[in-house]
Amino acid sequence: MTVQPFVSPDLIRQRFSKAMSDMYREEVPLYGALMDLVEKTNRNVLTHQPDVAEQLKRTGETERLDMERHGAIRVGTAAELATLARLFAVMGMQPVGYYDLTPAGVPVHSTAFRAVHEEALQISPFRVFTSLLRLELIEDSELREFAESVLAQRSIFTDAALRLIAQAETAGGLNEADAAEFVLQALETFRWHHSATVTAAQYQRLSAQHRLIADVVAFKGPHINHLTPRTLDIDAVQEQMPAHGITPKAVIEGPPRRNCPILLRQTSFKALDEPITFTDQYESRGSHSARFGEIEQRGAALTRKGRALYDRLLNAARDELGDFPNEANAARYNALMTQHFAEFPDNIDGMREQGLAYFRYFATEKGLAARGRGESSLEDLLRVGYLKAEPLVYEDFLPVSAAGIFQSNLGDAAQTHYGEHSNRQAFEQALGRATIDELALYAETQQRSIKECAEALGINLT
Ligand code: OOG
Ligand code: NI
Repeated sequence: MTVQPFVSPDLIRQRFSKAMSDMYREEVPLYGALMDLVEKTNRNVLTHQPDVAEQLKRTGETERLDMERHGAIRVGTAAELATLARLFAVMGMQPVGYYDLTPAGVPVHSTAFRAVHEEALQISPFRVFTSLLRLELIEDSELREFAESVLAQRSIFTDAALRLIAQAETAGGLNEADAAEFVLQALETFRWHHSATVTAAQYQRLSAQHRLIADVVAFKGPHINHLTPRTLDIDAVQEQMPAHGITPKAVIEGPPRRNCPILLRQTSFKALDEPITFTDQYESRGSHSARFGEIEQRGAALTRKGRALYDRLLNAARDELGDFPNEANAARYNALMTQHFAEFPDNIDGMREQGLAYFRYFATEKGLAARGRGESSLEDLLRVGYLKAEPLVYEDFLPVSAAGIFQSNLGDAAQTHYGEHSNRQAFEQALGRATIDELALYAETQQRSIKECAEALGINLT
């Protein structure tokens, strides 16, 4: 008997991401339109901005650009979250970061499942922002118990998916045929369902408590609610969306436009109103809005210090605006953001010297030619041109931006205030493991690149 080799988890993730994109494109045609627009814009940037093209080539991001996307789902129980963690692990995706959305009036906390090593990210940077509903925040105990009982009855994974997850865990991987079957079976969990699992009246009660609660509780599974391609010029896409029949939200979330992009900028189009049926009404239909489209532009991963500066400037701009950004105050918001962010150095050297971002180092031709010249410091090598630094791309999410995206889709101006906030411990208990600190991952990647440079130059790097 010949032993069939396992397919690498990175390749399973790459295939799954493609399968998910194909499914979503078929189900939500506007996503396809957005993808086309993003692709055209990216091509334009790569043609007309040679410095950007050069930088992406150096960091290897050119190859991953076209397949780069993230999605989002929301689950209802600890058991669902824990099994999802196992499902994602088959694809080499780990829970990174903890995001608390309650300050924004959204009763969930979240993590992002993604690859953690730079080489794995290179094969597929696919991420899934995954939120767990916090039913304990529903004050109406009768409604809470109803929601719990509905969730207790559903099973969001196919039997075959569960079997393949267990098999991958026991055997240490999946062979070609099993990996292909796994992708198909896993996809089922994220599919849209046209029929709710509750009556019209029950749906109304859940929705009246919070639209997000109805979205999680009233359906058979955690439908993927958006898939986000990565663009190299989000302002250009935002501007062209209306001409392509897509209406964007009022403002771009995240930092303002800069020469040297940082973190993450995002914009979305509003959730579609889609027809659904209820268990007691086969003929007459209701509607549910959950699925939307989003695009993002990614920039440098910031250190704790850089992030603190980002948060301070963002809060200062928002405080001065005195309201949530919306259609009416969008121009003022953008002006305030630009004004406040003038304090954040907008060049690679400035960000590096002040310790605001993480970097990857590359040995230059000149450096390689001078190989073996004893000891040196990073600073010296950069100064003499033996090394070059490029910022590490931010692979994660931003809670304030996520809240803005949630809100623009919930469409509800009314803010809910929850007494209880962040509860990472409860989230990790539900997840069945700890979440990974994203800053530690960036620091490790940076350290590995320094070590590689030292080896390439044949020196001790101090
Ligand atoms: C998730 C919203 C957060 C992002 O890109 O920040 C998100 C959701 O609506 O479920 O996807
Ligand atoms: Ni998103």
